[in-house]
Amino acid sequence: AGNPPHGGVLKDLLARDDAISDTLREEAETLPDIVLTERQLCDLELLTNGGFSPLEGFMNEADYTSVVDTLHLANGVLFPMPITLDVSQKSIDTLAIKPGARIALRDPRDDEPLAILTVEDVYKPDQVKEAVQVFGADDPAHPAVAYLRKSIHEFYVGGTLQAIQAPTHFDYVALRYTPAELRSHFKKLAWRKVVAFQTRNPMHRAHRELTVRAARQRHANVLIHPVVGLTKPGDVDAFTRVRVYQSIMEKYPNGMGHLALLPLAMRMAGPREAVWHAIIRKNFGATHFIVGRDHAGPGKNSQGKDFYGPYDAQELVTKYHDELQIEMVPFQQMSYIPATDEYQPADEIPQGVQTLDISGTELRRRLKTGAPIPDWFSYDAVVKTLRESYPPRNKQGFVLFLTGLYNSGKDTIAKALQVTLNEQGGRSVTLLLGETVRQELSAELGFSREDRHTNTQRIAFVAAELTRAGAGVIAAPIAPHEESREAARETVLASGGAGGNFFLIHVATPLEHCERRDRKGIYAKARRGEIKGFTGVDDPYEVPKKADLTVDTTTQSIPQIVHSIVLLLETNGLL
Ligand code: PPS
Repeated sequence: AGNPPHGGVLKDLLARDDAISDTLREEAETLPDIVLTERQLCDLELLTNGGFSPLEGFMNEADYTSVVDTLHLANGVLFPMPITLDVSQKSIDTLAIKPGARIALRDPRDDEPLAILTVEDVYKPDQVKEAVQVFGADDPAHPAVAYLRKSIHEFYVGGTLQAIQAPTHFDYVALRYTPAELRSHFKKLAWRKVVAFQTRNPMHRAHRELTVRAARQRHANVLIHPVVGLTKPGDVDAFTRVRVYQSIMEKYPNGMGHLALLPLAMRMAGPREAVWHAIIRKNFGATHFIVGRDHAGPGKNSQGKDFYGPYDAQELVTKYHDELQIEMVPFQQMSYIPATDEYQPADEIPQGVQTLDISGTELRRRLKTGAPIPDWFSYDAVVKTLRESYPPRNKQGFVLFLTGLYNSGKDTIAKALQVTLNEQGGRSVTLLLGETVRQELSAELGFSREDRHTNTQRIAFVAAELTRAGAGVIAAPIAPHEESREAARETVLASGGAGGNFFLIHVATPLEHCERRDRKGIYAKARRGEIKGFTGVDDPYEVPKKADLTVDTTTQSIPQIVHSIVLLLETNGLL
């Protein structure tokens, strides 16, 4: 059922090798192995289930060179994207990778053997040429070029695969289909024409209108076939997107559409990628494929210009129409026409008709501020899902990192702040006083530079996790070292969730004052040499260069200081 696969035969290696999979699995235990990267894992899944038909393995040098130069395999079949297995010189040596060798390929998540590769050749590709030919320029502003430079090893191994098992997934298992499964689904529903829609973004009303329009024009059904492998860095995460797709499916006329997830690692290669996507959809049984504006576009290059023209992808797919044997459904951008409450493609809207659009940037702004997102743009269920994953700033977590000398008043400020924030409500507030952390997390640590760094990083780790869950965190260690404080900031920012909500507050009460008001006599002990390496006495305190706020208990009252910190949060939209 469905459109014949690319090259004529579905290379479903899992089905082909099913009968010998136990033998292969046993053999794998005796073989040298390569633990795949996330991207290689995505490629392997589609190589073994037939999504990349007619490929039966990772490309050898002849195919690779031919694909890079001509968009065709050495045997002349159209295939625009190099699918390669990269290895280091070290792996080649230690695993004895050479023609004829058999290597087990393992899932990086659970170490399970997925396939055995029989090595055909090992070659050193010209990666600069690959960047220029495949992605358009050797410019690291292109995510795939950056990946090529940073994460790809210098040798490629070509060879055919025998499949042991498909990678195990735990998310949205029911929505994942192999080409064979999707083909039998189409057969069961008696779908003769299927328009496939590729996406890596949340879907809104425009996408629903576009796909329904495509189906209507071609008398076809719709396959929503979003990528859940690897997309462009910074994209909305796949969990959120799949929830969005699930709710948008309910907006299709009954029986018109079907949702299936594709574990593809995108390359953002624009025109070449569009041809590749079309081949993949053909392998999954689709008869039609939608190519919109700027298909699989990587954004701007390092000169601030688009890598590809907005309709380059449509042109290249058109050029290879005869070889592709899947019908392209080209679309221009869809705009909303308020007068008639409908969506129309840009090229069909008469001059002078008023239209409305909300750009991706504007949508992100509205999510951030909690500003309304109108009905004409999206559906309530979609907006609700996005708002859960991207809460407005007043629902996001934050970290107030107070640093200062012992007895500078930072603990008093921290406690007063906690009370003030609790009074406000809306968030759970965690207090990480130096003393508490030393007792609960860092009991075995001393006060060497290294131990203080470790202590600060533990605070950062806990703060990052809590912030990600929407909490307010007030930390108040001495944290005397600039490097450690900046590393803490990085840890919190890298954790995602909290969009940059880390504030370094220097409690700059002068040492003399901290010492004079020291009722416990700790400084006196340090002066007498009973405590060694005490901050401010015989150990340095590095004054923060990048404090977001500096306060001083000798010139400001505690309520004044608390108020200034509350204002800092308010100014940043967090209250
Ligand atoms: S740091 O630098 O961030 O790791 O320090 P911190 O975790 O905030 O710990 C400060 C508490 O430990 C007591 N203490 C010392 N501080 C600085 N230097 C040395 N050598 C030192 N030795 C012990 C210090 O009095 C703080 O005590 P409390 O009362 O628990 O805040």
